[in-house]
Amino acid sequence: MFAAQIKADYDDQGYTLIRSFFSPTEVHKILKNLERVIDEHRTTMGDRAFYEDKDQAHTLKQIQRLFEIDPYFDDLFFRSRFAELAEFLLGESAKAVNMQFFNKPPGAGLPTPPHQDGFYFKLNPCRALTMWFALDFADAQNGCVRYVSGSQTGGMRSHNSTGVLGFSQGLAEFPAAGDEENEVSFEVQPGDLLVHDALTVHWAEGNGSATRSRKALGFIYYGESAKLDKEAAEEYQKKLYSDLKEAGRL
Ligand SMILES: O=C(O)CCC(=O)C(=O)O
Repeated sequence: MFAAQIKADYDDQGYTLIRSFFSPTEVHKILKNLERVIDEHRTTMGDRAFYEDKDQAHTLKQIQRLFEIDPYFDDLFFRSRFAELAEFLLGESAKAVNMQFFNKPPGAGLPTPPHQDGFYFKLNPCRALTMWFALDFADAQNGCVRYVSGSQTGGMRSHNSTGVLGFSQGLAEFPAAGDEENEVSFEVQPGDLLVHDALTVHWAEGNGSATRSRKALGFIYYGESAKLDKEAAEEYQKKLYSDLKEAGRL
């Protein structure tokens, strides 16, 4: 079972940090499977894979829906300690929605714009969380995740298009009053886990290291009480489409 303090921190701050959620041996196994999947599926991942530069394989920055590609990741997403933790933190049954690979390659990883994940999810009520599982050592130099502590209590903020592949929406105004005072970030080791509420403001700098990658897995779970706001979702899709078209990306 998980310690009550983990949930108390999550409820209070909008994020929680669990050190050594997985052991070095378990992390090694995940990395080996990731390498294998990227190798086996490099040419067949289609629109699941995003690159900083699509002509340069080493600039792979995201893979969406990893669980659809390979049974090892299906298990890790649906039948794992991650899934159990999601229910513990949400306080209700959880629906596993997306599992992503996030990378900031050395010398090529761009910043993650400040955003709230719930803006993408379009849920009402917005009961959902994201787990960010470190596969590399991450710090200020290679783009560790940063939060505005307590921002999950301030509701949904306005977002605009960012033009950033994989993070198309970012806060229209940032930092807002109080954000800088409440900024927190953590140096993490492979196997450490951060979890944040879908309303928690977060972002990351680019990778300023020429040698160190910044690899992570993202896990998204919705609470069973969260319902898709169909109207908002349709409106969002329309806007996304027209923005992409205007930018010449379609
Ligand atoms: O990996 C990153 O830089 C940010 C990931 C993120 O925004 C998320 O997990 O919601």
